[in-house]
Amino acid sequence: MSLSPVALRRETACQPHPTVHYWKKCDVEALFDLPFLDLVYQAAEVHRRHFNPREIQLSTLLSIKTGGCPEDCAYCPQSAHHHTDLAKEQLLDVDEIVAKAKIAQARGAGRFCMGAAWRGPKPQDVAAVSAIIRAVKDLGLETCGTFGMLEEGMAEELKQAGLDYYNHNLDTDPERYNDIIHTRRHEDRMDTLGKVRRAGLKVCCGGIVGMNETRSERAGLIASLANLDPQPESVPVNQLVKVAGTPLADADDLDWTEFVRTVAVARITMPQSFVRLSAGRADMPEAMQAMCFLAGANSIFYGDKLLTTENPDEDGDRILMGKLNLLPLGKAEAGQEGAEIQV
Ligand code: SAM
Ligand code: DTB
Ligand code: SF4
Repeated sequence: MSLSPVALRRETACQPHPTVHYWKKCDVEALFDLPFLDLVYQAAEVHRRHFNPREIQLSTLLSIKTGGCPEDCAYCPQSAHHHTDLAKEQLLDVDEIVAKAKIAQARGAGRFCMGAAWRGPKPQDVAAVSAIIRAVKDLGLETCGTFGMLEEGMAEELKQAGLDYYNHNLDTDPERYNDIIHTRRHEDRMDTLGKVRRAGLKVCCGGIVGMNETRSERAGLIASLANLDPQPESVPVNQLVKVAGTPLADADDLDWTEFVRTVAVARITMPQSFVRLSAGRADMPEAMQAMCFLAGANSIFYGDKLLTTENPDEDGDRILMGKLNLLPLGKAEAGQEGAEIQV
């Protein structure tokens, strides 16, 4: 039987040689339930077995097509179903995007991530973003795109243009997916992830916490990510950014320890993945971010804007990384100790 490279691992005999361990939701819940410091300690040990804990991967985000999205994701300020203050923008011009990518590179980013508020690209959109990807890749940056659901052949076209990563999140526990998004299904996300894998692109796949979910639902999200086979190379853990006008604008605050637990459980269950401390950092005290790095986060969005909302600026992040003796990925080799991010 031939297996899809991104098949969801199952406990049954249908997949005799899974690449890694199958995570039952109850086992992931048991990790969440560990005493807090035991969990962080265990995650830190796993992190140190697989990574240099001083290295942080830096990705800069740019929204290349903003707002007016036909999907109704309850968290998203870019959905046309919600009434937010966001101004819609057409696809940016390639020169403008390259200028932003050059600035990100000069400031120390290693990867440039481009996001578009589409349900999925049309064939002419794929042609347009392919030209953009080629131009960014030519600068020597890693490239990542997040353009929504892909049709047959699109992932291959993006790969050919020089795309390294495709970001497509599972976002929440599969069991509550349709409470958060009504215009597509969890299975649609899995279908696009399969296309991305088969085209040979690296997978960036994570989710959002702080959407009034239970701890058990956070465990369900992490289990669904950890059971992707192979596991995603990059796992963004986003804390909901509450935007006025979205259905989740008044969601309850998530206690900071629950966020750190989520990072730690992601690290333990996906030991070889980069775990990104993603959206929500603008509201996180430095000490909380430090705790996330201890618990195994080793990637951040670097630059003062996410897609449409605020992120800490580069100067602040450079200072924080200095205080914690952290270095951009690739700068911690012999002879580069103490290397700083150029601002
Ligand atoms: N439209 C494409 C899609 O949904 O895959 C790509 C862009 S979409 C904005 C990328 C990701 O941003 C979503 O999957 C979600 O995880 C994250 N996101 C959107 N709004 C957010 C918010 N308010 N807080 C945290 N993360 C958010
Ligand atoms: C991801 O997981 N988080 C990023 C990126 N992938 C595309 C997006 C965060 C968006 C936060 C809300 C906004 O700025 O619009
Ligand atoms: Fe559209 Fe993506 Fe926002 Fe959903 S998360 S509304 S698909 S831009």
